[in-house]
Amino acid sequence: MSVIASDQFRIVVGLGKSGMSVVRFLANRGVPFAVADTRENPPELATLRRDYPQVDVRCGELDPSFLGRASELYVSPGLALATPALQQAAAGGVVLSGDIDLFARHAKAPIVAITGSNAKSTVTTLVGDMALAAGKRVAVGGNLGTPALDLLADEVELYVLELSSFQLETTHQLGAEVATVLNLSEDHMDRYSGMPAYHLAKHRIFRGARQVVVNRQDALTRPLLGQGVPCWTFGLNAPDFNAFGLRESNGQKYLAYAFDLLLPASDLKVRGAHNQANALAALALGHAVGLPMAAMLQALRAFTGLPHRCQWVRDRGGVAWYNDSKATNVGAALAAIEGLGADIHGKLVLVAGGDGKGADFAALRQPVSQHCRAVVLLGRDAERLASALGSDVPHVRVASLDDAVARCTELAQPGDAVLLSPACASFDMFKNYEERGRQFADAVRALP
Ligand code: UMA
Ligand code: ADP
Repeated sequence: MSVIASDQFRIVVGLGKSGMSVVRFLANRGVPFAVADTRENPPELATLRRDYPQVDVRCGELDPSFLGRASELYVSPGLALATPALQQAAAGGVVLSGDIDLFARHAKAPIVAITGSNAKSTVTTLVGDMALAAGKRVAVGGNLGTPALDLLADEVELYVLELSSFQLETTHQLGAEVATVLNLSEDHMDRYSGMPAYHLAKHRIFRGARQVVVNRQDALTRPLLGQGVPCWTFGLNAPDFNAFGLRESNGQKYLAYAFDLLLPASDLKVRGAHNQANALAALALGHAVGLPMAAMLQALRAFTGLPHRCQWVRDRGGVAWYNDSKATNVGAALAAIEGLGADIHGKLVLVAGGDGKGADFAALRQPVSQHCRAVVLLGRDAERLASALGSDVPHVRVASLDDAVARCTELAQPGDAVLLSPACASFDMFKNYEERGRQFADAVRALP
């Protein structure tokens, strides 16, 4: 495993959470480096000035001649590699790398690497819980929670990493013990030229992987495998050998491994078929790294889901209210509408809209027509959503989440569910998806 050379100069580009983790890593190893960020006041500037006052920091427009002095740039996942100053540096021979690349070069324990358009955080958390239940010293993070480099420690026995396509773009060789792309549907189309470029970025997770996990119902998750790389699959259909899936027995649905029934699906506390798929994916990943089945099933039974992912908020007058603010793309909203829509007696009143990141909303039309009584739209792309959804279901336009909640109380009938599942990012109106989810839940709880 290569060790970082301390005689060369590096630049950390982007001083957010991940940039700051790279700063700590380099400083602890005595590697000379500087920092650059296009923002005048990046989030970690005060921390950097306090903890590392000697480090040269350049804020504002990136200076290509400054970047060109480095042997390697550690670029934040928040910055597109297509940024002209970065491209100019690369053309001059500077290596564009990132925090995950550095992590991979230094991690000594096996890595479970998880990406996908949706379900990354849920599956990452589940695998972490499974490893804990198995008594492993496990470190969980990446795109979720703690930046990967801050997890590095000699005593760790297993790393479980959620990785975004942005992080993977700068990752040259991950070398995971097991890697997966859970599912692939359009996201971040404001940063990629199209699905092929997004697919390519996601599939970098398989570089150097010793085993892979594939979603057998999503062909776009299947890597080009070298000979002899063990491949485990998951899916909602019946599983064959080396596969996890659903089987029916005595009228009951079970999570199953090949021909063995593991757990009644009704024992899961999280709702919807998409969460059954997530449980199966986590089982496949845990199995690949040798976690005992009993511990994995114990973790699955205990899991109550993450906040802002189809999270139940309240029942009021026979209507259930759910916060799925984390549905920041079409695929996530689809899963929630279909999963919850099939689970309730009545219909859904959907609250959607925000910054669509250039996505095509057409795939929502059919499930919305099938499962929704009405749609309440807000945010920058409300108009685009309205025209994509067509006129089968009535739309209402609102200016705020408070208005949305008020309109939903009028539209929903007993037996219905109100679902905030925006299919859009939140940045046009909120700090992030958490703030959007909190505002929604607060407004719902405040209803008389
Ligand atoms: N930015 C600039 N100039 C810069 C650097 C950043 O304008 O020089 C802006 C960009 O708009 C960018 C934003 O700042 O999008 C955030 O960049 P950052 O470097 O401050 O980000 P970090 O705090 O390091 O957070 C990043 C991930 N953010 C992104 O990929 C946008 C976090 O994922 C991740 O948790 C963190 O590293 C630790 O690994 C967040 C995220 O939204 C949760 N991820 C996307 C997603 O899940 O869909 C991919
Ligand atoms: P990510 O970290 O990839 O954003 P999360 O676990 O945070 O994934 O879930 C994000 C959104 O995706 C939530 O709105 C959730 O309801 C939805 N979701 C969860 N599992 C799936 C799945 N298997 N397929 C599609 N959408 C899903």
